[in-house]
Amino acid sequence: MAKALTIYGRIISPYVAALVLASKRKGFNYELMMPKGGIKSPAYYKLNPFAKVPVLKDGTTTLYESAVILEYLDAKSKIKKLIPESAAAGSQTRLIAAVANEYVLRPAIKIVQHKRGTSKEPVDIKTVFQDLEKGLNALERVLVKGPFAAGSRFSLADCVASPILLFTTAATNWYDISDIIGKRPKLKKYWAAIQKNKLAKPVLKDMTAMFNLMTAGKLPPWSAVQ
Ligand SMILES: N[C@@H](CCC(=O)N[C@@H](CS)C(=O)NCC(=O)O)C(=O)O
Repeated sequence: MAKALTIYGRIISPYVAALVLASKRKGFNYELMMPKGGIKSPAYYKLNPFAKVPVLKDGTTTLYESAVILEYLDAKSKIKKLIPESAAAGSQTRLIAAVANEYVLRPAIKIVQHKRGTSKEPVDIKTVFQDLEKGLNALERVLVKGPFAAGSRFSLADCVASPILLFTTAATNWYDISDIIGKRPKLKKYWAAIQKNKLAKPVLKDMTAMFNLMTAGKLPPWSAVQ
């Protein structure tokens, strides 16, 4: 059996959860763990100069930046391709992932940091919510008619978008907003369906459990030595 991949991180991070989903879909063995000494240790800086998760180790290959790692995982085997080969379908799939990462997750992270009091900069929460609404509107526009985010097959877009939607709905619930998805029909339908998907469901469940630990004040910060 091939040696397991190592994913450094915790499942609460949508960037990390995306790699877990991709590894599961591709049928790769993986272990998910925090690095010894935490992510701010000199040893971890050698793996990722930004001292962030995720990092992937696969034999002699070490990578950071989740979007790059996802491309690597997909290229590693021809089985269950996450990115369609054609220029149009491939870029559509990548666009959904990029919109979710850049325009939905970023404001959602700011909301969580504001709530936890961990933001390094002052947060104008009204603007952050406006940005999130804009991001969700854009996601609604780029989503393809389902059942999956980019069409009829599970893809990179699902690996990225489904953990981000979990994180975003949980973050906004924490702000007592029960339905951030609102009147966005494609997004609403997609979110309902992907939560029942057999690959995504356990990952989203693990994310929820960790999110609940965080809201209960029981999750150590990323900087804590694990
Ligand atoms: N662009 C990076 C973002 C990674 C990132 O921001 N990770 C967060 C967790 S969600 C992190 O490690 N935060 C800890 C810190 O910044 O100290 C990627 O896609 O991998």
